[in-house]
Amino acid sequence: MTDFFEGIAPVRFDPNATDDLSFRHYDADEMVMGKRLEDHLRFAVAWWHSFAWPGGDPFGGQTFERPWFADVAGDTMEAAKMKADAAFEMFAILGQPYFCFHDADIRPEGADFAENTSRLDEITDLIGMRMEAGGPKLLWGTANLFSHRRYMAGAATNPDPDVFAFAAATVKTCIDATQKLGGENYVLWGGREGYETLLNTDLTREREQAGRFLSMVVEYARKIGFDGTILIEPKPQEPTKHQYDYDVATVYGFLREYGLEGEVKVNIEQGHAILAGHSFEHELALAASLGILGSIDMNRNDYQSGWDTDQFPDNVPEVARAYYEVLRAGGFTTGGTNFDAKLRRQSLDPVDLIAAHVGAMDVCARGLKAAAALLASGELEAARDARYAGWDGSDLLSSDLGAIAARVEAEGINPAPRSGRQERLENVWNRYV
Ligand code: XLS
Ligand code: NI
Ligand code: NI
Repeated sequence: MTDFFEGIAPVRFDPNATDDLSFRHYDADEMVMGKRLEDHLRFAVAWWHSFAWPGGDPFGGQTFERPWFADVAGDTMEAAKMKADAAFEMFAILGQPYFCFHDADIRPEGADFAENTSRLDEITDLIGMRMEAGGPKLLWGTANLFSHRRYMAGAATNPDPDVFAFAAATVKTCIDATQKLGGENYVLWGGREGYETLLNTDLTREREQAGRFLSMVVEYARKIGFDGTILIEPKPQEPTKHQYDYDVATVYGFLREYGLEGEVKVNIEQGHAILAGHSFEHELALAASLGILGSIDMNRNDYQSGWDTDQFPDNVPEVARAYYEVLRAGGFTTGGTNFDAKLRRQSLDPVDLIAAHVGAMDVCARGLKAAAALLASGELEAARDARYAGWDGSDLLSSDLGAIAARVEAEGINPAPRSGRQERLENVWNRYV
């Protein structure tokens, strides 16, 4: 037990509340399209931003003071355990059903691989006990293959095979830990799988290394009977100048090249979609259409800064667009809504952490409910169907150019343009959101 969140009561649903520590829209048990809201949204708290991030930016270091941080408690297992206690105390206040972690978030870095592994085992035993005592479940685990200096030139795509080996061994231990805790997904975000300069980079080799690495991950997960979903999280750049898993389309091409399109799905992050020059809903719609929509990292970027600012979502219409695509694709299966979001560095107080999640959960609940109402009304879908109705029963796609030309001439086909009705559909959208 810690006293970090002392005095903060469990968050309750109260539609009339005026404080910022109550849910006014997120009622976990509310039925939406035949399913509890909690089971639609499947919220997860991210260990790294909430408990490990010190509040730094490129111009200044730590602003947060946490009793488990190294400057107070040392980079020790005792500190890691205190951090885990505080995490489960926050989970009890929020009542969200899931959490996510990287190995490096939950244990201090050891002297070598063996010590990293034994520390991971010890801390995941403790986390497992806390989960059994009524804590949330694990949405996904992952390996941090980007912070330590050994990974400065990449992990799977490193020019040094020893780094590839260290990364592969580490991922093995993280899949083991995820399976041990009943994790429903395993995520790979290749933060440094990219390059700083083409002047020293062999793209062909690096792509082959990444392809073999991912194949090994899939082979190992299946071998040990891990039945969760393996997810790649696309991002176009940052920290590297160029990241290979640029966006959903690029990841899909990569999966096809290595025959993994039936094995691996994507974890799509709002901020990464924007960095790639897309919208969140574009990435979601494309992934759904390709059959690889897995999970989402919910956050938002500042539209002026051009960075992955990882802010908590605060924009209901924006979030509604995303959930419309998720619902249209049939909703999450093993995936969920992970708040890959961090406080602003001036938000120093423990209560800021709670309020950030409460507000974000409410924004997502409003967005999902609006999207569900619109989807249930069928208004957009009817318009979409009507737009393509001419294709019903058409055999055009199994024809050929010669036959088509003969037919166009014989039947005097002379198409008349029709309105795309965009503004009218935007009006429909705005009646629901
Ligand atoms: C960073 C990523 C990271 C992944 C997990 O930009 O979003 O937080 O979600 O490694
Ligand atoms: Ni991110
Ligand atoms: Ni992320």
